Amino acid sequence: MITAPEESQASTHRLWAAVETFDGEVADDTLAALLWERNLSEAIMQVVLPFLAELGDRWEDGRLSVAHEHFVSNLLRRWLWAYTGRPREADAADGPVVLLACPPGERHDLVLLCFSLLLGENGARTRFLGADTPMPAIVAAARAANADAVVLAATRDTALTAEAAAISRLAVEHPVFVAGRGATQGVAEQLRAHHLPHDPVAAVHFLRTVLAS
Ligand code: B12
Repeated sequence: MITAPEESQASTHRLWAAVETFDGEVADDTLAALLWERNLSEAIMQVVLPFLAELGDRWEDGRLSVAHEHFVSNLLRRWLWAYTGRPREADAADGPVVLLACPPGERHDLVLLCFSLLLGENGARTRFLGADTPMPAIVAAARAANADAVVLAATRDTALTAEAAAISRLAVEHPVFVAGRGATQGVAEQLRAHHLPHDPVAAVHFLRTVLAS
């Protein structure tokens, strides 16, 4: 008898084979099979993030090209956006408004998108601006949306520290949370921001707890 983990392993194997040959149809079908019976949090934690991490490993050791990386990123992005069309939780109407963006020059926004979806499922009203967003645009959007919190994610700490003055000013008006490889406790303190845990599920609880206090 084939067990669920064995099936999942076989699907993951098939998915990587499809990625290697840019076979979009098989990649889409296999991803659908992997995500089908999982709720959003399971899909992100058990499929999407491990897949991205594996992509990173394969890219770093030269097994995959930039073209493969773009192919995978776009494949995942399509699937993640599909989740945004799902019905919201009943309490979302008065949930906190959370604006999410990557600072200028930062293009790694896929984990931020995952986090945004998880927050949405936990009753927040999310406003996702995505990659490479100019600071004046973030400030103006946070004001216009009357954001209860702003989340900034970056891979390099310099993407955040280069904007220290603007982010610290923003933090006076709206609580700011920083996340990603570029965010440390030290960087957060410099920016008058909160440091989110790396684990997106833990980060959702952290943010909701800070906003509730
Ligand atoms: C996919 C990818 C891209 C895609 C991004 C797609 C997208 N829209 O997100 C594209 C093609 C755009 C890209 C571009 C570049 N990339 Co790139 N990229 C990657 C790759 C392969 C995967 C990133 C990823 O999602 N990882 C998976 C996640 C799960 O892991 P993680 O990033 O460590 O995040 C963890 C936590 O930090 C946390 N987290 C991360 N973000 C957030 C956000 C929130 C809200 C929360 C709560 C948590 C959280 O969650 C994760 C799980 O613990 C990594 C390699 C790798 N090993 O990660 C390189 C990597 C991040 N890229 C790198 C580089 C250098 C670049 C480029 C400069 C390459 C180039 N020469 O053009 C450009 C520049 C981009 C820019 N200006 O920002 C370096 C960064 C090194 C550094 N710190 O300076 C890496 C590490 C590769 C390497 N070893 O060289 N990249």
